[in-house]
Amino acid sequence: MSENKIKFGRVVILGRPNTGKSTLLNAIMSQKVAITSPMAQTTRKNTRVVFENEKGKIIFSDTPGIINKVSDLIGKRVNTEAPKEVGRADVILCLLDISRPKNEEENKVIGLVRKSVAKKILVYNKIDEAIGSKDHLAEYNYLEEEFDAVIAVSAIKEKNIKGLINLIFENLPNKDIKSTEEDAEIMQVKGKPVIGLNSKEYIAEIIREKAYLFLRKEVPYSVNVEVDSVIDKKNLILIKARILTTADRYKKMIIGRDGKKIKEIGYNARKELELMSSRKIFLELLVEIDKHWAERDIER
Ligand SMILES: Nc1nc2c(ncn2[C@@H]2O[C@H](COP(=O)(O)OP(=O)(O)OP(=O)(O)O)[C@@H](O)[C@H]2O)c(=O)[nH]1
Ligand SMILES: [Mg+2]
Repeated sequence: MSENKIKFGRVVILGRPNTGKSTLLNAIMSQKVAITSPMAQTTRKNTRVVFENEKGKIIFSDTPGIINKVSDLIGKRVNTEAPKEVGRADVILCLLDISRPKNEEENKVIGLVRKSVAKKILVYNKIDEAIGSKDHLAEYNYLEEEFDAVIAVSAIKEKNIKGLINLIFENLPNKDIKSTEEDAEIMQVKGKPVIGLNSKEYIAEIIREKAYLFLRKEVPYSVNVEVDSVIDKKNLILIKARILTTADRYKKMIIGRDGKKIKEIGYNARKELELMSSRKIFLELLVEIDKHWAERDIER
């Protein structure tokens, strides 16, 4: 490798919902860049971040899980995100949750992977959980011959993450990234305030994550979060935010009896933001009915 050449590439993480794509990205980055939950399509937008080590630079893209059949507006929009990233990928990580049986959704993901000319790595996730009756590896491993490499990890236990990073670098092209458009792209992705209190979007995501964790059934899918203001009052940071939902019955469930649910969501969001920022936070969280947030979201 010549002096000014380092490894560089774009890596896209694909998989059906809940396979652990966002958890994996957080493990790779050693910080929380994407929210996670047991609900499908927790991730709603493609999230790009830059990973760097002595071997080179990677722009990772976490995508929302692909659902086989979607009928609602937001689900349909979310389903179009992952295919948009595939075209520019140098390496695709196809994540499989081997603690669950294979289903139709995997076929959709595999179909997308097949269309790409990128290098392909099959990543078996949740090896910590895939034990005994929960080991479904045999349903998936016929796919291995279509891939350039195969690896097993536990994103949540951070097992074999270094091995995965090395494998990705082995499959990336050598590129001179000095004064190239890639360099500009790296700077642009880096410059995005994706993490921290200086990003209203990030705060909104943390609140949405808690809504996903504490609400059940279809309620989370009716929800969006908007952060109106973040004011530094020296001794504390005052955050004003609203949870938007589409119907009165959802609003009631989000607030809960005697406001218990909204307090739980707010408390957990505040605690996480305080831990992350080492600042005291006052979070003013309201619930509002807004039937049209999904329409606005798809127009963006
Ligand atoms: N046991 C176990 N659980 C995991 C592992 N990785 C992720 N999970 C859990 O699986 C659930 C889904 O994780 P996410 O990272 O949100 O999954 P995702 O693929 O990003 O899902 P979408 O954004 O909805 O497409 C969460 O409850 C995680 O804690 C793992 O290695 N082992
Ligand atoms: Mg996700």
